[in-house]
Amino acid sequence: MGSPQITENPTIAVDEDEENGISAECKELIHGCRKEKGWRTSFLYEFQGFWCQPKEIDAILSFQKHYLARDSDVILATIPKSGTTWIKSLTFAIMNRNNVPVSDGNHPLLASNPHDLVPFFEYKLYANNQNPNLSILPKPRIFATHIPFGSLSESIKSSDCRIVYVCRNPLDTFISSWHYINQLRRESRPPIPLEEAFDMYCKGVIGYGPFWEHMLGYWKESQERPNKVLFMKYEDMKEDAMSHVKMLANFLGLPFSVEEEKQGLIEEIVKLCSFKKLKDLEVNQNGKSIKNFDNKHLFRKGEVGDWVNYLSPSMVHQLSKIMDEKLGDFGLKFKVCSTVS
Ligand code: PAP
Repeated sequence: MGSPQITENPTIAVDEDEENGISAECKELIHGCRKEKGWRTSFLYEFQGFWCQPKEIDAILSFQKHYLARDSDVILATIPKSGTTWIKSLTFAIMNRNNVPVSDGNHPLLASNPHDLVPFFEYKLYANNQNPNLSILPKPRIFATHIPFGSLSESIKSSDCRIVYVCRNPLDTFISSWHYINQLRRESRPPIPLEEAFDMYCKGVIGYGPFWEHMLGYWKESQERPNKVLFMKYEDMKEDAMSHVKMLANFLGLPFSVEEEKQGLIEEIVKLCSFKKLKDLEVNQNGKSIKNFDNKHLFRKGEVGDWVNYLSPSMVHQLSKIMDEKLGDFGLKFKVCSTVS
């Protein structure tokens, strides 16, 4: 790595590595974007109305240019730390249950992290300016993304492909993001203090944020086109996973038969994809998936309300006010009470 390039802000040194390998188009584009100090990288750039790192922007440009949705595609969308790993595992298990029985001791979810079974557009398929030939993949294809609704490729919006969106109450999402980013940071960077991260989160400066814009994009679409976008909440899924698995299967056009229900298949899927089951697997204890990060950091506590252990009353007040102001008028509310003992 070369020596850091000093920018106009003397407190932030750009890590040259962050822009290494990105396309000339992306380089030119980000130099015209508003930027703020990043959580994990020197800067986040405001691209198409959301905050992103240079390499992500480059991949999103490639995705927007090349990805062609098929009617049978399923796209799992989340803002980071909202339940991506969980919804990937559930959707994979539901959609493949006729090819791989859920009770199979060789089920792919027992040997692979869900991120390896359901690839992200921006971290895997279109990362590093790739343009993969996705037409060779068997139908139905399952993909995932953190990209806000407005920036999805046109073919996703105009085709009959389905989108499943999972969101999580912002208090927990913030805490989960803060822990994760501090785990992943390079040794050369100091941990980001909670208060500083909180200020950035409340300003909307977080990967793919502001969180309220991200949620509202998918929320509004789910209200207008309920057959196109299924909107689920992490807290509701925790409270009653079985009915959500059933709802998900119905939405995907693969409802459980009476026979399957009688056999307890829904419960089996819930168990296979549970936090405890996935966390304890060898692949998730010692493997690496997205961008070569340790899988173990994807499984921290998996609970609702861990924020009580970190946020001061004034922080809770501030963030709850933002949630109310930004989301309340649209009828988007969260159960934020803690179940953590
Ligand atoms: P990603 O966006 O980086 O892929 P994502 O999976 O969305 O991360 O979020 C991780 C959170 O989901 C973690 O929450 P925590 O920090 O509050 O603990 C993680 O523990 C939780 N999680 C992962 N797998 C499951 C699961 N199977 N069931 C419930 N929660 C889960």
